[in-house]
Amino acid sequence: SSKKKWRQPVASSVLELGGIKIAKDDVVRDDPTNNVPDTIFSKLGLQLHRRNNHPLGILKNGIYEYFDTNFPNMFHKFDDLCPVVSVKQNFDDVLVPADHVSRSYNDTYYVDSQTVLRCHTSAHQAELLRRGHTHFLVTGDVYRRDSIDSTHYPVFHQMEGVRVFTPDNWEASGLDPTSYAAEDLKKSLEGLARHLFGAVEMRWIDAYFPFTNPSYELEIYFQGKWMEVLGCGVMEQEILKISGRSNSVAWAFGLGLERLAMVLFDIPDIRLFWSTDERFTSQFSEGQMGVKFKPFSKYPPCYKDMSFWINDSFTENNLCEVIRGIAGDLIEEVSLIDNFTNKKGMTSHCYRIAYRSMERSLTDEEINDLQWQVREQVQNKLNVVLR
Ligand code: FA5
Ligand code: MG
Repeated sequence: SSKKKWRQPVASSVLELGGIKIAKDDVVRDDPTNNVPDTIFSKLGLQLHRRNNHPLGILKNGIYEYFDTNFPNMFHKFDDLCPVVSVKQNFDDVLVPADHVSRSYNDTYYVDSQTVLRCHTSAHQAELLRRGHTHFLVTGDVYRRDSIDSTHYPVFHQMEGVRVFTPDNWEASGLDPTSYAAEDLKKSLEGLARHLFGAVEMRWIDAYFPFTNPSYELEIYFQGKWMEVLGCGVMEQEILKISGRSNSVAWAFGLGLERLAMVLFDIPDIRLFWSTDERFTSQFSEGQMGVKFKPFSKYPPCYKDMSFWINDSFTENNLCEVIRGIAGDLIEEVSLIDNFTNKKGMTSHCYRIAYRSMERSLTDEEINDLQWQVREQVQNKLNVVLR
């Protein structure tokens, strides 16, 4: 199959995650129910959010500080739950419908047909409720097949927050339980934003999630655009019911840690979180919230356009994964710049690929070589016809 060609040979090794041992060969084996490439596998277990000198660790601790100050001893904190979870945890337990796109192999990394790399920290909600927790924060690495630009990366970090209320909480308020929880949620998150950023331009957007109702997203104005930083809402009663918490109401949120850290530290590109360049890492230290990042000289980008006739199975996520597999973090952005269908019903897409290293100048030769490989693999693996 064409899948076989995708995979580079990998050395066997064992990774221990949250007490669970995963043999690399098991994860990246040639299995049609497994779509985890080596580039993703190599990020498992790095746990950037547990490094106190890393912007994500500093941010996590800053959020902890907000909850500890305003809700002393209330929230139980987890930051070491295994990112390899069951389909049931990731989707069923949070009521994601059987035909929802997020379950597809196009959107999610499957280790096998029943096991995924969690695509959100919501995968732990139901399990922790069942274990008796009613106030908790869960921080972890999450994995998604996605597009490529300065605010999207296939591995990123979320923090989940859940708070359960009982009738004595809302009865005194004169509000119905759902309104009570929704108001408390927005107040708590606005307080968090003020704690992290002081004054910042933000707005609430109505949203949809299968596991909350009502649902909202918070956007912050950053680099001239509105950027979505979190999703949240009032937990569906069904989740509380199956977790043994009927007769209560709860809120839940999921923060995108990279997005918040980009605002907090002025980090212009999400790839930088993975940089081991000392000019990046040396700028951050434990407890130093919101020290502004000073970009080291910005190297010039190089743009390459590529046009092809797509087929029915073509998806942008597959394209991005092929490109990322070849050029890794040298890819800054992949964007669709032209799209048309001819009289015969054939559809052509033109993508612009921006190559730019965060750390050095790239040579023409190097980029031409990468682009040549991209063209070849896009044609072979995605079965599209280059124009
Ligand atoms: C969720 O993941 C929900 N589980 C959040 C939630 C939790 C809602 C609890 C309600 C209750 P969403 O797919 O929108 O939602 O992702 C949440 C946040 O993760 C986004 O707002 C964004 O900040 C961040 N995010 C999403 N995709 C990426 C990506 N590819 N790279 C970096 N950050 C991302
Ligand atoms: Mg969203």
